Amino acid sequence: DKSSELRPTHPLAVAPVVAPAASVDGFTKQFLQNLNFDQGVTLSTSDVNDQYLALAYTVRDYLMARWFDDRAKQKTQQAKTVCYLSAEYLLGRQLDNNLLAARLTDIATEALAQCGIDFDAVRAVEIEPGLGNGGLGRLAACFIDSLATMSVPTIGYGIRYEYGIFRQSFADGQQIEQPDAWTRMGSPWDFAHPEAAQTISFAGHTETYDDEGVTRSRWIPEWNVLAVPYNMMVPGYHNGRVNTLRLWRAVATNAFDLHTFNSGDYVESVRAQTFAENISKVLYPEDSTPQGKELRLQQQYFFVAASIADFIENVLPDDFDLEKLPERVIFQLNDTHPVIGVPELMRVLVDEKKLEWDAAWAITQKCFAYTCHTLLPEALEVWPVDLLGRLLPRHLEIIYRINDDFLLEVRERFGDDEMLIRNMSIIGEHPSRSVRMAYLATVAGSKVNGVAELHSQLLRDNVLKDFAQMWPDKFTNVTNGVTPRRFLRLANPELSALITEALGAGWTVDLERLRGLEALADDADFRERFAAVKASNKRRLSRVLEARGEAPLDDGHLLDVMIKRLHEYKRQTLKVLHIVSTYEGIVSGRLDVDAVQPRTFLFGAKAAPGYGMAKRIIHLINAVGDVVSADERVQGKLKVLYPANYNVTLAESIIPAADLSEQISLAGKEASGTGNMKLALNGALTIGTDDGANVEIRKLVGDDNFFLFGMSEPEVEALWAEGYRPADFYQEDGELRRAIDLIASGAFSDGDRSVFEPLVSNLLYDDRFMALADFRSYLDAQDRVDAAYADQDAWVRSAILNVARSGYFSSDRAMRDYLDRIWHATPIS
Ligand code: KOT
Repeated sequence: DKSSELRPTHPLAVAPVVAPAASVDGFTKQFLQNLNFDQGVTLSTSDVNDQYLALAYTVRDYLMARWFDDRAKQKTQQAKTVCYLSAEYLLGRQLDNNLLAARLTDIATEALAQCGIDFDAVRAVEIEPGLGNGGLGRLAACFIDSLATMSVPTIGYGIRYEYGIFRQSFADGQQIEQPDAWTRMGSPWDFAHPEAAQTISFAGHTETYDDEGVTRSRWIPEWNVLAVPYNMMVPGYHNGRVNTLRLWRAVATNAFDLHTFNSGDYVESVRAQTFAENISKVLYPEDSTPQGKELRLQQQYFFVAASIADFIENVLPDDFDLEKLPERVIFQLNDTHPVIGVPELMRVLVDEKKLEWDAAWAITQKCFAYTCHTLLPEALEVWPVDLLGRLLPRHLEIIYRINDDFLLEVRERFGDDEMLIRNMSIIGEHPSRSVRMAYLATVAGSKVNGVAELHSQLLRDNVLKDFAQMWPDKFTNVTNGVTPRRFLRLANPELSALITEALGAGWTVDLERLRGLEALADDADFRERFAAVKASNKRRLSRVLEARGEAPLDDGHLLDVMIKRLHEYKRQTLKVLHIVSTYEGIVSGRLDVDAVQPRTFLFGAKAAPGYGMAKRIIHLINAVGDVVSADERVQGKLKVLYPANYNVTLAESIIPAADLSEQISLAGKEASGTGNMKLALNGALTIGTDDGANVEIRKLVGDDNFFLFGMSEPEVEALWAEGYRPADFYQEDGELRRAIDLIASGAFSDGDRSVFEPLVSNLLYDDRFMALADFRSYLDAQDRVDAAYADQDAWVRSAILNVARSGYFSSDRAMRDYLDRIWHATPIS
């Protein structure tokens, strides 16, 4: 322990660290000091970025003593730690969240005002760390917020990508990607700890050797890289706790250029260092469709190996008995991205710590649990055996041994059913030999969970059926949740104030208290105030959009939002067909324009840069938007907005303003969804299929306050089995035909029929996600929406009931479920 070697003699050096005074004067003093001594400017010479950084440092200073405390406690109290292993954390901006957690918002507001600084301008310069793609990464961020708020000792482990999710812009309606250099203006929320770096090895070969009469294996790697941890504070809400998010950055080792690459060419060997540093360079931008690239496997092993070593060496006491590891840690696998940690822990225990294989396996099985986030076959990660064997030869051997032992167990249980053995093997043979990471996770994990009731059921029934039969008790569900601090308290301050006035302040940490609003749904005065908040949130969103160079919102429009990654299974195309059909109805005279409910359709979505069809759909949305919004025959009744670069920050403005939440994935494809929860919690009504967590939202808010449409999952299966022919639906439904024909005609592409031809023929002849089959039912549901919105009083009542009944979707509840069903860890005092 390095700190015990330091023997400070000065009394100030041994005094406990204390936070600055929690007063406006104390805050101002600290802020100015940071401006002077950290930024090197005076107040009068500072620019807004200096002010932002000094403010961030000030907030940090208040949290620091608590952080020291909590890390010391983690070491001494011997409590079980949740190590959340995730390749993604989509954190969003930190400043307001951390001010709120530390109860400093009012003090900071007053302090900045006294300095003559425009707080909103300071807020606006923060670049959010976009270290995730979408739902999976944002979920990780919500979970660590809840765990800190619940005083559960947690370390979030991940990767400090130099470039997060790309910045999106549009040129002629098409997506352009730009790199996201999120730390360029400083990164005040993290602390580099080069002294705590871990060396992570790759490639080479394995050998056996004689260790005092025992034959053992060892790995002789070929090259290595340093993993340097960057620590971020994760403050709990109003509880004085600060947990840690530890993100690893790859830095070249000396050994790297000296041994392997030293050809006497100095310049070449320096250049070669960038090879190693590429590992944490960029976040892979695919959501639910991993690409199987070698660099990605390097990233996965890099952060997981560093995290396991860090926990064993730096969190556990020096003489720790590793047989007791399961009492001190649970490694939660956020999908399969960190699953290479399973053979890594085995390698550490068997090769390095010299435990017996069976003892090591018993420990490993208790230390991991696996969350699956998908049902799409193309999203299930598999690594070609030759790639994995080249990069991690010892790990491949270990995986083979795990598989051999496992398949023996299968034979013992079920006999020599070769078909079953082939189906359950961790090694797949077709189309080529590969390691099925979801199977490895399932075999190794103490628990396997899906992320919503329906999803967990489908995992048990389909994707992991044989495993669920073998180990029924291994499988469980934990429905996702979202943090009410960021997505209600911070994002929707006016609704928060209204709720607090009605129910008291406790709801931010006990979201089920929102039930108390049910009674107020029948109170006309409350409804009026609720509606006023929604209107105010729309005006605020309108200003945000204008500041981003987008068109503002029109008064009196129903705000219809679809915000999520662009993916065919999510069916943005179905939404477009609704818009085009309504537009076609107006211009053809089938619909009386005076009777059309004014609506603004708001999209937010990024497409993976290599996902051609998703990019074509973006182009179509923009093209339809341009034509529809500008056509005078529509008389401004339909507007389509697609602000570029949808991210957490923009979500925080859109969600509180939304009237209608589009959750229209094909049933059985969206594992859970979490945007659906955020929108319901902010009083949007859902139009949705019976998919993912929509099922649970509908059950809770009630059928009267939810617009259900579309096939159920069994109906989808049945239609698919019978042979789905989308063209039949096109033939049989005149409105659908006219909408598709309009797109095909070039009406949205200056008469050029070729632009959207691939999209149209995909719909007519393939339509994997059955948009055409659900079109009629979707349009009928949209008619019900229009009718419902016409009765504003009833609509507002439904909106209030959505808020009142969404308390279940707090990530605090999700964390309690994980603690009870999977982690068996407890909060500390
Ligand atoms: C990405 C790569 C491989 C496998 C799964 C994914 C994945 C799944 N990425 N995001 N998800 C989403 O995770 C959310 C949180 O559980 C869900 O709400 C959502 O339905 C998933 O699509």
